[in-house]
Amino acid sequence: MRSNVPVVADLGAIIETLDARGRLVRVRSEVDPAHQLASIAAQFEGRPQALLFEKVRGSRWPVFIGLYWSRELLADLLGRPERSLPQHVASCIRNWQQRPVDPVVAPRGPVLEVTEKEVDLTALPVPTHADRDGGPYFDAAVVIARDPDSGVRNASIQRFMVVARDRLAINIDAGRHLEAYLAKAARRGEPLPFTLNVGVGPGLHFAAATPAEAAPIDTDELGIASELDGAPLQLVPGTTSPVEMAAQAMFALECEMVPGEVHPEGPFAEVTGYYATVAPRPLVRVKRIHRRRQPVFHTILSGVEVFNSVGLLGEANVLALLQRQVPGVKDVYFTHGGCGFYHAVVQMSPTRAGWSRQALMAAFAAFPPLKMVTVVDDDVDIRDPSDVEWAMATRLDPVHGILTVDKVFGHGLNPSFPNYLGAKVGFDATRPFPYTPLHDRARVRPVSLDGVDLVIPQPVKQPQ
Ligand SMILES: Cc1cc2nc3c(=O)[nH]c(=O)nc-3n(C[C@H](O)[C@H](O)[C@H](O)COP(=O)(O)O)c2cc1C
Ligand SMILES: [Mn+2]
Repeated sequence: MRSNVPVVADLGAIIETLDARGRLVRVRSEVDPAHQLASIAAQFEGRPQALLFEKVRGSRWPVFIGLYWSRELLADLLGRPERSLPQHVASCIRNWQQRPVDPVVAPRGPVLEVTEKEVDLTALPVPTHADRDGGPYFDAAVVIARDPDSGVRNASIQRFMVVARDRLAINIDAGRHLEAYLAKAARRGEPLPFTLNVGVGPGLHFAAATPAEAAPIDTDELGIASELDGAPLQLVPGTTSPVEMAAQAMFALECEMVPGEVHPEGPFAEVTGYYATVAPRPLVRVKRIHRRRQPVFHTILSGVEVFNSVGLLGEANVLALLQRQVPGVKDVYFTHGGCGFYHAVVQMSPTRAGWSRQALMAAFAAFPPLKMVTVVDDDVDIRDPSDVEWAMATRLDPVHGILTVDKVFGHGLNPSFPNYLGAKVGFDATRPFPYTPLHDRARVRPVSLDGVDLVIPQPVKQPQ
């Protein structure tokens, strides 16, 4: 089954590849999926290696984590230079926008190898991550749904709390396409079927994380996975509804939401570093569970893994839109201090006075969760926080270079946007245009160390 599918489209093949390249840490001891698993994983966060928990208490299946917590790891897997990832993702999205490659639906696929006789979510190794989390969470599974009116497919990632053997509660942020679908289902007086696909490759994961600004509601964003994978995404038909499942997923849950049915959901330690609050949120009925014969449960650690999913996609999209609208834009980076998607640093070489401020406004318009945007010249390393601060310290005019916009829609998980409403701030840290030598950056001449006779001692540490 696997032979005609690219490695990056199959999590099983990805895990084998990481293992062969010395990029898979195996946790052999039995671990508790409640808290212990995430605590161990947190100690490896950011390393260019992922983790496989081979024995998870109470379940037959292993747990995989860490695919997205290092861009070095991701770049190595995708065979691209690390810094070109946003450009690469942006060009895949652009190709999809111009000539979408539709997914292929085949009658069988690995995810249909086993269909469980009964739905029992407690048999799955679903981890409970942070101390105050309200329960075990699916936090990396891809939702596939269909617009109840038009039939267009949508992909997204939402967090799901396990609330019973066959029930989940879902968090759908304001403005998501799934929210619009649920409202349409309510108007039609129908339930909304969807599938929850656990254990997919980065192609489908990134397609699901592609923001609505790049993949509007009338488009089938599953085709983005085909671009990233380099081959059409494979689906299998649903068995309880017309909604398909990812053929290569490790597990696929066929689910439905009945409009109006809710259940308390939360708390959950979010990407922001804060707990999401408990509130009544849509209840999900799980109708059937399919899986591979030897599945691995995929989860992510809330934090850098999300910065590199939502953040990377946001970055790619802001870069693509800015390059279309603002001359001189070179690169965009979403900082980690900004939770991966609240602070964009834009690098540009302005062609006229005023374009840097135009870039500020365009960046806010391109990605609504942004709260801060900083624009710098092309002699500043946007991935180095000290260099960005240097530009602010020496080039920002606090009277004319700061733009604030009050009472604007933002990201609901950000505590400075209660009820999705708050203020945003842009910093123009570019040099005044036209440039004068006053703002030339002093540099030593680049000289190669080749052929320079050097004696470099190891410093001897003195006892304290
Ligand atoms: C790991 C991860 C977790 C996410 N969790 C949620 C969530 O709980 N609720 C939500 O509405 N969006 C969540 N998102 C963001 C959406 O999946 C993302 O914005 C997506 O583009 C929405 O799809 P849509 O534009 O089709 O609505 C998450 C994204 C990632 C990568
Ligand atoms: Mn969408």
